Amino acid sequence: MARSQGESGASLAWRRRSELGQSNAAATLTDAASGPWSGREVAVMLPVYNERENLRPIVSGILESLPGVSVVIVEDMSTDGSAELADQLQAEHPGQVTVLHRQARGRASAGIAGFRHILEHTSVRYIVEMDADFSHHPRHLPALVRAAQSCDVAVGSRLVRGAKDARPPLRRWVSRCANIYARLLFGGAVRDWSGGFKCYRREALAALDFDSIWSKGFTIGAELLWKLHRLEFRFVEVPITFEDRRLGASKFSAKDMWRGFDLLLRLRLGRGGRLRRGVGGRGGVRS
Ligand SMILES: Nc1nc2c(ncn2[C@@H]2O[C@H](COP(=O)(O)OP(=O)(O)O)[C@@H](O)[C@H]2O)c(=O)[nH]1
Ligand SMILES: [Mg+2]
Repeated sequence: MARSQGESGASLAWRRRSELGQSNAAATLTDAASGPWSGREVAVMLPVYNERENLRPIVSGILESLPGVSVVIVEDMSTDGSAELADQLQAEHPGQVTVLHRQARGRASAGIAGFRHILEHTSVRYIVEMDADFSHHPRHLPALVRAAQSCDVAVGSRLVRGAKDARPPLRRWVSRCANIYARLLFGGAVRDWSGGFKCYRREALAALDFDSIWSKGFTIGAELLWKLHRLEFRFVEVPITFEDRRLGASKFSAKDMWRGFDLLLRLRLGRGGRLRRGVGGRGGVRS
């Protein structure tokens, strides 16, 4: 949607809300009319770096949880055989599992590559992102996607009633601090700003300007949520049980943590750059 010259942020916001009202109404009708809801409406973006032990079971779990779903694996020069295993899974599930091999590293750019691919090559209405290590269990997928039918982003949350964070105390403490910090910077639109288990309504992701993403690593989750919040998209938090990975090693380091704190602060002070695809200037909508 091109923004006409001189159009105010407020009117842009109003127009977005009215467009959204229409798309929500259409979604409700289709869902009711088509009876049991179908995984064919959903694509899962799965970032993968050295997840050989987890990859086959997580892909099977996703395909079982949402029959008809497609999975886009974004793999970045893994050194443990994950790349070959991903190709095997693609061959076993033609048309349902797709692999993007990148000659790059980075959780943020991997996610963006996956989202872009899904938006450009499919017409699914719901786009999920989740980790490939069973911290985000596929059993939560139906509830997450169902929740996205009545909002713009369903956030798999560790911080609402009914949720559980089953990781060791140190990792829980890091996440708690990150979330307190994010809430101080970005406000209380969600409690769990820093998780990576979400279901986006297609229109929400399609509105974002991926060329203006600041994050390189794990802050991508909070950055996208904050930008969507500023564009007045609506969130719902869905309780999940967040488990520690049982196999393989985490790629999250102390350096990532400090870089994350710094990036979020700069993002807030710089107001995040351009928000919306096709809209000029800084800050498409007033916060
Ligand atoms: N494609 C890609 N995936 C990554 C990269 N770094 C981490 N991941 C994936 O992102 C998810 C979360 O990473 P993880 O190491 O579990 O982080 P933690 O949960 O914070 O310990 C997992 O599925 C990883 O395989 C990367 O550089 N590229
Ligand atoms: Mg993990």
